[in-house]
Amino acid sequence: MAIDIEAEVSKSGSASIAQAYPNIALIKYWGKRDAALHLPTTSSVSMTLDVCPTTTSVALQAAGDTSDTVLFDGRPAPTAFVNRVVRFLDVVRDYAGSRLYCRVESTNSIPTGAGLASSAAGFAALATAAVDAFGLQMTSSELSRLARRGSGSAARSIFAGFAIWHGGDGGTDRSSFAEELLWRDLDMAMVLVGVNVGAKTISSSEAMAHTVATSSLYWPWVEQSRKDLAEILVAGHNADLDEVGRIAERNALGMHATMLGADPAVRYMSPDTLIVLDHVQELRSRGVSAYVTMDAGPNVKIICPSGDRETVADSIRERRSDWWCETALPGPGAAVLDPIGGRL
Ligand code: 2P0
Repeated sequence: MAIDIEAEVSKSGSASIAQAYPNIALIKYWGKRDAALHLPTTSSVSMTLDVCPTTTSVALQAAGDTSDTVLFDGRPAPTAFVNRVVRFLDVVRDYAGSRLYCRVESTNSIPTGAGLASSAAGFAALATAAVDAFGLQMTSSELSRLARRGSGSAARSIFAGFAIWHGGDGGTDRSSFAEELLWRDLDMAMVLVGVNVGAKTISSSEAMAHTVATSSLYWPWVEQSRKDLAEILVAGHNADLDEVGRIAERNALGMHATMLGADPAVRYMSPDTLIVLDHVQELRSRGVSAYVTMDAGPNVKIICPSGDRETVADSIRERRSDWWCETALPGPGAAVLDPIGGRL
């Protein structure tokens, strides 16, 4: 459902509206060294998509109001979602030195909770709108650090195209934020394949905590991920799509291996996931530069050259017309929208 931006502004008087896009990690964020601050164990790299944005409005309420109001797709949001948004708004109020409550309305055009990065776009849009509503001045690094407090991966959706989220070091969050990677010559698209877009059974936050606590494969993956990061930075800079795809695929499969090694195992992959993995191998054997990455869900994102994206997507649609399939290119960073929907 789209927000009626003009109605939203006239209703609230001072609503700030922002839009952000999901990002898909090429080097994954999996495991935290500080759960409350969303400080990751490793640095990660992603591509922000040009499809499925989240649009969020934040309006400051009159002094005297006693709580935040949170609407999701036009309806009161579920309690767990409201609590997460309120916790995040408390962080923003601390920054702003304000005690004003907010009216937040968010609309998502990506299936929520299906491992398609809805929380990244959601908290990047919320952070951008809230900072504008409270009149805060922030650099994009500061905004990224703030968005991270809502959801770790949101730090990356502040930026257009490709981004690196520096995990940072130490117990404070000063050094943990994302920045843009200038991989301008890398010709890359993603084909998003939703084999099951229902909500997942275990959240990524829970699954990563359980993996860190119980999987003997976790720390070897962390070590490998550091090497993957160093290699992908070179490959991306050199615009070497095959190398980027190969590294991203092994990093994602390694992450899923850490989950399979947990006790009890976490398995997001379904039989349909494996059908897509086989399909991509077939494409590769026919000379298409196609690679997979997967997140906390059964769905698959296929990395390929932009010129092949429709052919790859059609091959998936021919295989299974009941799967959700969409193509994406590198997309824009989070931005405040003006009242008629333009990006400021
Ligand atoms: C990623 N994921 O790098 C990884 C790969 C899922 C698998 O970032 O707990 O929703 O809010 O910081 O950001 C999903 O984690 O977790 C995620 P929290 P988030 O994209």
